[in-house]
Amino acid sequence: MKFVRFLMKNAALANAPKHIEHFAKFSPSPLSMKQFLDFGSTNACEKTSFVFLRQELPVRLANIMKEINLLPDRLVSTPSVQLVQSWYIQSLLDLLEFLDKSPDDHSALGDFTEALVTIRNRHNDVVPTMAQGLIEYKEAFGKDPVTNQNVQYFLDRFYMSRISIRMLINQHTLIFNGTTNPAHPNTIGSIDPQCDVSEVVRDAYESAKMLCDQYYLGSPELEIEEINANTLRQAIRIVYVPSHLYHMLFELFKNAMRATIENYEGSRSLDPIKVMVALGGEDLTIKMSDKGGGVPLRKIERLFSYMYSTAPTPQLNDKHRAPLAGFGYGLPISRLYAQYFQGDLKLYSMEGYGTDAVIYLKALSTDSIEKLPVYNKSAWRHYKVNQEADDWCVPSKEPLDMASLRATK
Ligand code: P4A
Repeated sequence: MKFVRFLMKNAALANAPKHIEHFAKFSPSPLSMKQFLDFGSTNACEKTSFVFLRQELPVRLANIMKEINLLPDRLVSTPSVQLVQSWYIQSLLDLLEFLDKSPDDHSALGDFTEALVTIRNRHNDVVPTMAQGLIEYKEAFGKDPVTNQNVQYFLDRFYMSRISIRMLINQHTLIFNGTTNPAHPNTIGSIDPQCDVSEVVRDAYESAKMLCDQYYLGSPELEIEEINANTLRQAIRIVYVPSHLYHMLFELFKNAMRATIENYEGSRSLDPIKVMVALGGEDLTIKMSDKGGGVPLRKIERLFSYMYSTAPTPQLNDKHRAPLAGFGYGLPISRLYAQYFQGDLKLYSMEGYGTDAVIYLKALSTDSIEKLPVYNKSAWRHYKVNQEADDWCVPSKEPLDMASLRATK
């Protein structure tokens, strides 16, 4: 019996490329915040969600699996990337089991939720595992600008796809497990229809402050200002995923605190971190300002680079690791969370003074629509086109040699 299952498993595995081809032909279907809420409100229908997800999850998985193969061979063939790829194949196969099940079959619905939890757990370590693959690649081949660009393009899309898949899984499992969250009775899955932005700002500040106090024996104060241009004097609320907002703010607070403390000169007092929350007709904007001395423009892009910020993972027992340093992917992934619902995250730094980090979110839930990568010809072209020479001159620091001023193209 075991042997038969072994044979069947291998048959399924052998067919994986065929399934990937099939599902990658479909474009992912982005959901709006309103659609997420509808899936989870009183007339929530588990059958509808099941029928949607058993198609949509394979489509999202297959679209991004096609792109993994466009990475440099030397990166795809690392054990870490192979491992991640095997997780994607297994999860795709797990989902295909449900294609011939009837939505009226009660046990199928239960099995489906269980399968989603298994898939979510299987993919828990995708980010550190991909980072390990990058470390292996860098150790063997170094980092060149072309690979850096391709890796940046790929990982932005890969992690965006992952954020979206986990969002779908979280919504389904939270909404249909038959319980409500006692701490947040009004949330619908992971979405708070009335998310109090300043409250999340304070929560994220307090967590970063704990780490900062522990390591530096002090921390900057927080000042919050709210400008509600729509309804004056009312707390600014938004339909949003509080955990996503918290993730971004926590990251920005850690950076701002680290810069403020490391830039500190004993003579004056520690400058506070100032957060401004503004609600307009289209945007909800959160600006976090510090006087941490800033970063020169040339180095800002590196703060968002997966290739540059991938360092060997610190050991957990390493007590000397700066707790505010993070694991390196804080900023690029925070920016993805902002972009996921059509927002953005930008750094405006003034070297010699400080940094403004700005999170842009959509004020209206009708504008908050998932931003999803799709595998197509133009995505494919991105990986191929960068191989060519740059179309901007390389500045030379050598003195101008008049003898060489001949046509040399
Ligand atoms: N100045 N300003 C920032 C940093 C420095 C800064 C910084 C030295 C650099 C790297 C880092 C953390 C802080 C800031 C706010 C930001 C980002 C950078 O959001 O004040 O960790 C990688």
